[in-house]
Amino acid sequence: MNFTEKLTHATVKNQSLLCVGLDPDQEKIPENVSVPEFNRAIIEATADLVCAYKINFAFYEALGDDGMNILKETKSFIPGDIPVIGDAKRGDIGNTAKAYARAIFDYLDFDAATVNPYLGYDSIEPFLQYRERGIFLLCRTSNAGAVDFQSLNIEFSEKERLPLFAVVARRAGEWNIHGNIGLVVGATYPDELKIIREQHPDMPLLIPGIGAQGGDLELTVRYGVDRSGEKAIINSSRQILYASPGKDYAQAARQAAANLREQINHIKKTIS
Ligand code: OMP
Repeated sequence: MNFTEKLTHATVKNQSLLCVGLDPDQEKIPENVSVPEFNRAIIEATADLVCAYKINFAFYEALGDDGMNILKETKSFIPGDIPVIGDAKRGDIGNTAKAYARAIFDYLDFDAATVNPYLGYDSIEPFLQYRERGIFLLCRTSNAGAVDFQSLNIEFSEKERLPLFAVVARRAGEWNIHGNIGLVVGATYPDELKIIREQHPDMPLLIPGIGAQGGDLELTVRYGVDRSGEKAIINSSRQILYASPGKDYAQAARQAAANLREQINHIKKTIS
């Protein structure tokens, strides 16, 4: 199965558009619980409720020498039929990008990766060569600073001026020759999400920003899904992981994930 097929399989099997972000923060996980133990319990508690997991490299790099092993161990806890997104936000010159792509896909065997398109096509191309994997380009990020660059109107062609995020979305369409590109669009910018989905009716969209960042769930679902009510990967990390600071953290995470999945499915049903 390629990434999109695996995503669809997990979406249908678990009736879910929810992606749990595995962003372990030692200051937030319960005392005397190790990061691998924490991640394993979270995965076991949520594996039947998600369409994907997302592993953000920053939280593992911050663990120092053990970080890479813990990242690999965490990935190994995830059932094989659930796609795992390596959230590394890579972006570098072609030769270096090739090494980044090898690391994420050949060595770590992630199903998909997040990539920063700022350096242009040749920085993305080595990732695109992995036709079976998903390549998520940062398009409209969820943070407040997204407006600093992504909202700037620039000359796209002689006739057209577009905000930078819309240019990224356009280029993504042109570059999608292997059909493995997706876009990252923050749940905190629903108007932009609507524009991007209209432009790309079939592309998988990774949509973070639900929960701790206050993204709008109703509009995220309404504007984010494709015609079949799929291909919106709605990520939530802290809201799920730290639903309880106590020993019942895994049970609380399950409850939080189940509630969120239920809300998403409920909203989906109201879309005509
Ligand atoms: P919570 O705010 O705790 O749900 O975490 C959001 C996760 O999504 C973190 O891993 C972020 O790094 C990531 N993320 C964003 O929050 N905003 C973006 O625009 C893009 C990402 C991402 O690429 O996943």
